[in-house]
Amino acid sequence: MATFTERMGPVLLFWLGLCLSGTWAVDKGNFKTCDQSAFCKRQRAITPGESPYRALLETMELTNTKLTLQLINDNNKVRLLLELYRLQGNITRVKINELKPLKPRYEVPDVLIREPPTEPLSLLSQDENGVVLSLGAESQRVIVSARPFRLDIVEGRDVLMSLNSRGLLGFEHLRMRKDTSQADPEADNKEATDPPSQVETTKEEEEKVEDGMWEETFKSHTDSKPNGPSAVSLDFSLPGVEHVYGIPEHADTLKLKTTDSGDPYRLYNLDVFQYELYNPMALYGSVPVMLAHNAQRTTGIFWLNAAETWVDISSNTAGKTVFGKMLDYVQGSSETPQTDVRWISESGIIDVFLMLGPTPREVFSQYASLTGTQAFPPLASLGYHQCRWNYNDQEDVRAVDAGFDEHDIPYDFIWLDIEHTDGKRYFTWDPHKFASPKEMLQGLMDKKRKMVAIVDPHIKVDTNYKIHNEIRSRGFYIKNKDGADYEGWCWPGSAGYPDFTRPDMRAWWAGQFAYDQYEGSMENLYTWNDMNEPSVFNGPEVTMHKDALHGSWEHRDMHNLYGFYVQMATAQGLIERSGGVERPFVLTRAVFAGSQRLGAVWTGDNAAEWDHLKISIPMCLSLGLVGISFCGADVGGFFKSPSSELLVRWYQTGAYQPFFRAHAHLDTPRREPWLFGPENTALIREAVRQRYTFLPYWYQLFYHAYQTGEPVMRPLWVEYPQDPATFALDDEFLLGRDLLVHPVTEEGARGVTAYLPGKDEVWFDIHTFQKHNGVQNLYIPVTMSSIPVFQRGGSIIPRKLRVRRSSACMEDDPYTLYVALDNRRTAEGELYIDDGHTFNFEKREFIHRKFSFTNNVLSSVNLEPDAQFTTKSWVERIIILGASKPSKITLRTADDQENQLEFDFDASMSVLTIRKPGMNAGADWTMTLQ
Ligand code: NBV
Repeated sequence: MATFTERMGPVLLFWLGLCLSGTWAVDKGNFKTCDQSAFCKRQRAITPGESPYRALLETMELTNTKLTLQLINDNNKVRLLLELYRLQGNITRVKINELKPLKPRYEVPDVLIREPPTEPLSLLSQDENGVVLSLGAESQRVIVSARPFRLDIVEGRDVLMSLNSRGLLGFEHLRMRKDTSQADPEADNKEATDPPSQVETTKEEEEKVEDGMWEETFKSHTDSKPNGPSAVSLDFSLPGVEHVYGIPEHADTLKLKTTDSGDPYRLYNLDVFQYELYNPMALYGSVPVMLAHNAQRTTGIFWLNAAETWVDISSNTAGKTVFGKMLDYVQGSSETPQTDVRWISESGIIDVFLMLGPTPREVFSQYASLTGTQAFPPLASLGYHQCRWNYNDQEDVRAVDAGFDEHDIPYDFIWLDIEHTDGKRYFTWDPHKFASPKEMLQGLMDKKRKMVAIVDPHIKVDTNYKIHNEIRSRGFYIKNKDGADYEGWCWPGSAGYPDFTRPDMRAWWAGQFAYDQYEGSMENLYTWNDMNEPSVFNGPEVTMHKDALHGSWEHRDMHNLYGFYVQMATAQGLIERSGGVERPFVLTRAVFAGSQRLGAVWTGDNAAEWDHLKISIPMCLSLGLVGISFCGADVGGFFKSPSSELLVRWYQTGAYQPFFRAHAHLDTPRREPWLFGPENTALIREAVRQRYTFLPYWYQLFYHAYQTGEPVMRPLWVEYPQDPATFALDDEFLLGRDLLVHPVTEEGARGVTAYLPGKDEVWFDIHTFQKHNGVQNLYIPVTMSSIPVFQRGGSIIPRKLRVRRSSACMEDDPYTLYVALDNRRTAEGELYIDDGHTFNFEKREFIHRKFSFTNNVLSSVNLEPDAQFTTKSWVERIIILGASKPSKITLRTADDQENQLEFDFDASMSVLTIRKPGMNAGADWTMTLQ
């Protein structure tokens, strides 16, 4: 049999050579530091001080909804135009562009779900120093200071945020190149007019032409920069803030670190081979959203720019130890903690949304009002996914599928990686290994299971390949700087990259998923978009040249949006192939703001190491904070081979993370759950089965995320915003409000210490039903059998305990309600049911119930009475945790029937089990405990 390398041919050799030169770790030399990125270096060289920018108050115009004002840079006399809007829902938008750019600068399209609705602005006062505007709500004002220019958002007596208070506003105006024949020979002779055109700006101070302004070289790649320098940057000060979060994707802690002594956090979608943990290097996705939190308030900054971006963070308390802070406190030091951040982007404009909270929930809803919420996924996609690079052929798929049945482990999706194609031609099947894909898919369908096949955006340049021919003949490829089709190296060899920024290209791509176009596809086949940063093996930093062209825009302007568009077109294709009926499922590696609307994301090529298991928590939490709830990490680790202990712990953790998929590199030994001996198979089986019992809760959380933008997997501070002990927790998380999960991420752990928050809360161990009080650090001894998970007292969680082959097989199964009582002996929860896969829920075809327990009465009421759906599922059991023993239990149904119910009471654990109450899950009822 041919070896892996022989099969993959020279492309792989090239690529492996690039990546494997060295030891096990990212080759940092392949990726730029800020110093090696000319614009970052230039902007970072500007140090805090007096800003050269001045607001020209006489140019101010105020309409009901918008303030416009010119800013002038006193060094070079270039004018900028500032626009300020008050948006509905406590958001302020600040846009800064050149007043008269030489040519238009890129403004990010398609990310905002609509033109955000505005609210009135009004002038409160004005003098020669500045202007004060009322922002309507909550006595908020914006103070525009003229000299130097700065903006302060103030509420009552508190400054919430200041812009340019450190004087770091930078705006490199577009200009003609001076040292070439392109220069406008007359530019230097023109007289300044008012306002001056940007060509004539260098009168006062001749601007230096620095290295890297008009051309930049990194390793063997030269970036031609025909537009010259075009960076934008701005500083934000956050008084009272010591904790900032977000700006994924980085393999780092949840609480972001200060960057004074190293590089800024980088946002530039990159295929980073063997990424390193706990550092600010760029990864596959970029979401330019940061949250700031303290015990009084949560706010957010959304920097809408899709070019390469760097974010610096500094803090006046960063270096201080707890002792130092205490000393300050005792000595009455008056220094307020403050975090300062500075955003730097290579091109585009400044378009920033200040989301002013004040609560975490309000920030989520503010961000959702701008970029939308999590796509509501098909229920099956919340089940378990079995992937590897690769399942070799149809027989392999059949055998793995059978293995799950044999070992009684549920799963919903089996995945095919790039080897399933005919020579890395996506939308095709290897004619030998996958000769009858429909048969294979039908086999899965018969078992109510599904498949995902990979479709990457690099297209093999091959005149015998229909997809390539069509893209080329329609002119849909991205062009290189000279106007020819851009070509790079990727899995298929020489590849073209479709220009997904074009709506007509996306429509065409979507059409390729039609059943009569995508041969061998069926309705249980879904899609995975990998390599969509885009990954270009022989490109600078393994990605596309920045001077490649999307029509008249450079790739530089929109790099971080490419993957978003790929997933958008793919999801559109899956929707359209079903005539708009079925919900899509598309997994992507690259993301941007708004990607939450399109499907799921995973954290890319991690490794089978304990630290990678650990980092999956903050990585998914950070994505969740910026709206992207459907996140997971490769269970088991992609590179290398996990020990059976690590694998089991990873399954146990993954079962409580939103996207639950095992995946492994082609060169690793096989890893199906039953290959590690009967004991480990049993442990993995149990972990996966636990996942399936909680599917009703997951589904309801995703429905809620779809409605509100709240993260499914969330940091504890989101629910306990006033408790500083939760602010930097990286090793545990909440699912919704009601499940607290503390994974075991240490090898050989005998126990973990979980922080149980909430001074009035009680928490029930879901395995033992033991009750614990918050607030405490609780040491929990652990065995290999499970990880600590707690249900919050005060909650009701519906579960399905009859686990079957797949989620669809469990559709009509009955529910068990877990009612966990709080200290006031009350609890509430929700249940959401629909068909699990269509968009009919948008036509209000669903059941949404609310359960509450109060005064010893448990009831089910309809939360959305205008919605209609019927279910065969019924309530087969109710388990009340923290209960006392009743003498009788009476069920009263909607038709006024009364029934006495049977129950058991476990006095040692205070657990009451009500057997077979039997109501339909969609019905009204009350149950009285006497
Ligand atoms: O398609 C192969 C892999 C895939 O299995 C993995 O999940 C992706 O993140 N892909 C990357 C390409 C190269 C991996 C070294």
